[in-house]
Amino acid sequence: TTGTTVLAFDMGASSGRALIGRLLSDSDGQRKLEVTEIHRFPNLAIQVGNHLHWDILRLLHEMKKGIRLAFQSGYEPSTFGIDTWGVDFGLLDANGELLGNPYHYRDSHTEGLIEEVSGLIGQETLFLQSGLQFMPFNTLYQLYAMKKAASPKLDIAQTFLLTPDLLTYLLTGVKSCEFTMATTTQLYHPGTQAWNTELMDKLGIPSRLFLEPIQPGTIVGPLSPGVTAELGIPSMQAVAVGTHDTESAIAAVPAGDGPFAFLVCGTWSLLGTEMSQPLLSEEAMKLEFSNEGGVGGTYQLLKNIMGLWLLQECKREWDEQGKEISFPELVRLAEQAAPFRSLVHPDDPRFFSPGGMADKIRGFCEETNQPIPQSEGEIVRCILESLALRYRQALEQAEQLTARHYGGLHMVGGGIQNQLLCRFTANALGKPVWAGPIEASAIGNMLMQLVALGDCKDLREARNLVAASFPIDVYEPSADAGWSTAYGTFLHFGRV
Ligand code: LFR
Repeated sequence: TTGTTVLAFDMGASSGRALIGRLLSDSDGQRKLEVTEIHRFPNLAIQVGNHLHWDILRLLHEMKKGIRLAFQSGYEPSTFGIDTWGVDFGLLDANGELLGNPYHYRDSHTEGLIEEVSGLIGQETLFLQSGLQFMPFNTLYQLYAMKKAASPKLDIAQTFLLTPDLLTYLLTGVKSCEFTMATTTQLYHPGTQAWNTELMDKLGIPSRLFLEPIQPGTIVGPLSPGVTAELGIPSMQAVAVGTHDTESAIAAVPAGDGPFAFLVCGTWSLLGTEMSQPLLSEEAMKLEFSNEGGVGGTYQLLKNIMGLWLLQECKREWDEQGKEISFPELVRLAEQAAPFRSLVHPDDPRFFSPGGMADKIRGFCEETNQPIPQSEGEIVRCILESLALRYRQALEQAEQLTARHYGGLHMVGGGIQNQLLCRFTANALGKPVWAGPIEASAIGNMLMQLVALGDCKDLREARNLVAASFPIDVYEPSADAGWSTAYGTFLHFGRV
């Protein structure tokens, strides 16, 4: 029998998707979640003058299309939820209208601001009061950049809405602020569990803009009458899910009881472990870990790793040159290339901004006196091996910070379709990798809707549902000594 139906919007940095989730139960009452993708659309970064922006109205348009398609296909979702990448936001004026196009987190206006703000506030203070790794794109630096540019938008703004809350608002007319996204801003204080208004005051960021955070699993409100009329559909409630995609993905890790390590693998790679409290130690700061608020009262101690962005950017460049090599083909070429020829540190700051990625990689290899990768296969092999080694380093650091031992690594997200990366990771770690589910963010999004609707009691029950519904691929490590040698080389790059 079919039970509850929900609709999830999962927005990534390169594409967005609408997926239907249906709760099915067989004759002996065993429940399963069935997931069907109904709409997929590109999400583009658009350069306008000096700034890089998101096309937020296009996303709204595609979401409306997704809702229409859901009903046209005969589904009747009771609720919908939206998850997106972290940190980005829009500002509303006093009439509730959006002020301009939201900035893209890779816009260069935050360059140099980590140093500047640390100089003003102190690095330790900032870490103790936010628990976050110092990433140039954190909302704090974006707002501070606007402040420094004397942006009139800041003066007239009335409300700050993070991307998922903004999209929810555009569909429902209800303004809200969901907790997991709030914790990506560096303006939320996990110790006091409130916005850090003192810090805002010091930096000239207007604290009047910020709404009281709500917990994931809260019902926000129905679609606005204008939207239901436009789409010709009955109403539907918006649920504030784990609106930060990373947190939705972690919610869908099919781990049992006890500590586990995860790697959310997409444009970014987020590697870490689930905690019941933030870890605000000096060591966590030095090892550059973040404490991000998760669903169900958790904190996720994790490290942001530049991830498959390096590969996506190379592919974009090769596509533009008319080469049009598919991801599976690129992976095949990498497999044929010689092992351990050259390595990069994926988190070298030069790799953060878009453009010229293959040359940046070559430049890194040249500076570090390694053979310079030339062919596409050589470049991709270099990226994948380097990522796998970076994962080992980050996992060892997570073990050090938590004084725990992890017997293997759960990998979830679109990146696990890259089987070579999963295999390399198992080999680099010398531990098994449990890969799945691919659609983790969308599934985690659905799980919190099911929690809001009372179909799942809590995170534990939700994770059991994932384990019962989606298969896992196991990658056992091979005994290739090359990986330990390569790890020694990798550590010489000297970054934590
Ligand atoms: C992954 C992610 C990361 C965040 C980065 C930028 O999609 O949400 O967690 O650090 O995007 O927002």
